[in-house]
Amino acid sequence: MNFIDEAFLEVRAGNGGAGSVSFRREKFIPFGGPDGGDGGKGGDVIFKVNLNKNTLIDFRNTRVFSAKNGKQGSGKNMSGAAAENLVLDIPQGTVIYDDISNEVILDCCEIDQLYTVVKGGEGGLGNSRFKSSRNQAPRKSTPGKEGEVRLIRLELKSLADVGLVGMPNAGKSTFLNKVSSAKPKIGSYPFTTLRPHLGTIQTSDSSYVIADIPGLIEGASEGAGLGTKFLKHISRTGLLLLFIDLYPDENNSTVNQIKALRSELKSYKEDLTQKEAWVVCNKIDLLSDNKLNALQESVPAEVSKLGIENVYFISAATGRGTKELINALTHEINIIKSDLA
Ligand SMILES: Nc1nc2c(ncn2[C@@H]2O[C@H](COP(=O)(O)OP(=O)(O)OP(=O)(O)O)[C@@H](O)[C@H]2O)c(=O)[nH]1
Ligand SMILES: [Mg+2]
Repeated sequence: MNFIDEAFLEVRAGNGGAGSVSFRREKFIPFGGPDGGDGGKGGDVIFKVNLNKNTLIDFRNTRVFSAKNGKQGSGKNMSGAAAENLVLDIPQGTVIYDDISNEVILDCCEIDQLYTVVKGGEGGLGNSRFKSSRNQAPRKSTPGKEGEVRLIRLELKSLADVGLVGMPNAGKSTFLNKVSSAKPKIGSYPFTTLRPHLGTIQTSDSSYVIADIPGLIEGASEGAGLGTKFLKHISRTGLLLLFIDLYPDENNSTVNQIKALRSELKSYKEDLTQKEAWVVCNKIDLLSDNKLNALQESVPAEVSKLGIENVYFISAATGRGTKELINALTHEINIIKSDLA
């Protein structure tokens, strides 16, 4: 699988070049003064968001990234050249952590920004800098400063506004296929989706992003199924849609599925139950009208006891009910975004 959303790296900025010790030696100028130039600055290591990247795969095989050292200064007051910065492309939403302290160093979301993680050392001073009235011929210069070195961890946390959470087979990917141009694979077997997929909803005056992530099962926080590692991709969202399969089997009622999902969301490190969540009951095309009417009566009241007020009944396959859901989502996301602005 080539979707990589975590990487451990060592980044090394370049050392500064040494200052030079040199004296002018020209015909007819017997005692030329000092003319050793300064060393050049070492290169920084910089990260930059590239919208064409959506995984951290570039960092899977190479672990150490070093910028070049600055060049030494030389005679005739020539400064050494500064080394080029090493610029590494990352997907939007990559968070850079210090891998020792676990602190967030940078959260890389802006497109044109340069995110400098380690700075190159300054170049040393050449001997011409040390000339004074008392010392006309200094032999002193300084070495360049060492570049910074850091162990870091990159974590990709997708930038999505809405997250789809549900048991495998609930129809999350079918929904994203229906309402956006994203085309995640759909399958009648559990764990069809193995990596997050982002789909954009374009409305007349705004757009927002829905993330479809692999299905969650009971015990996911202990590693069951595909685990909970993909939850980081919905950790920035303002709203979760808890996708419920209306007819898997008798024991897996709507409320049981919601409880199981919420318990996994709660076990996740950032306790994702704090987010606003709506319930989406999917596959209504498989129900008789009577059964559907009965569920539309009973489910909202049961779900309300869990503190969730918004419940939608849809068929991701036929599209029934999806328009109302999208309209409500668009409205809600606009409110959330204007609150943030
Ligand atoms: N009848 C019916 N079938 C549906 C509906 N939505 C999804 N399905 C079917 O349910 C199965 C699972 O759909 P997916 O969209 O792959 O489900 P998922 O939630 O993405 O599953 P994972 O990726 O495994 O977590 C597929 O066979 C779909 O065709 C629906 O509204 N009605
Ligand atoms: Mg899927």
